[in-house]
Amino acid sequence: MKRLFIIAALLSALACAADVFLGTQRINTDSGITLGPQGIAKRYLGTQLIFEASAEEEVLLTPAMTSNTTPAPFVVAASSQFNASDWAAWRAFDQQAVNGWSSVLSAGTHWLSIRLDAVRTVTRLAIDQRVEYNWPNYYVTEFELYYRNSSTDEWAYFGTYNPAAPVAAGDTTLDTAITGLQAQELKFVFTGNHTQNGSASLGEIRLYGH
Ligand SMILES: [Ca+2]
Repeated sequence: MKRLFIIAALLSALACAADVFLGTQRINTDSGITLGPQGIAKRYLGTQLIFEASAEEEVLLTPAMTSNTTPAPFVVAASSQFNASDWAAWRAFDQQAVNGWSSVLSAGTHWLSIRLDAVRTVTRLAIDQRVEYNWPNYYVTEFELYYRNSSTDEWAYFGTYNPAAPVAAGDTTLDTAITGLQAQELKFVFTGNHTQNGSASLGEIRLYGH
């Protein structure tokens, strides 16, 4: 689809001699205004080109986190952390399956949450199970997804998901399309944990959308 948008944009550019494309940017030579580069040209509104690709393309919604609050304004939180280093909450969003999050080693209502940089449309959700120590005995089998648009809102239930059992360390055990979810904050409540002590643990949560 991206290629089609580029071709359409180039054809539009040829039809409108006053406009020059520079990569995905369109420069309106009449006004001297540079539009983009936040997306790919999709349609014209009068003489103005509207960039909408950023609302169409599915991208990873989270950067590689390096602490529970870095980079800002993203914030990762958890009901508990086994420790604040190797098994910290942000390890579920560091874009490395080899590093993961673990709750404390006891039964309880374990959860993870992330605050995104803005209200986003979530279109896909994937879970990578952990790689580290004793992975065959520590993985998530069920979780409930909640969402809200502001920290002052109540969490709203969105759905329940059942990742498969991993057959190798770090396996992606859930990769599913999501429709109808717009939120700035997402919360994962782990209601099924295949663990030896009631804890919850995983390698990575990947949220895609726009
Ligand atoms: Ca990770």
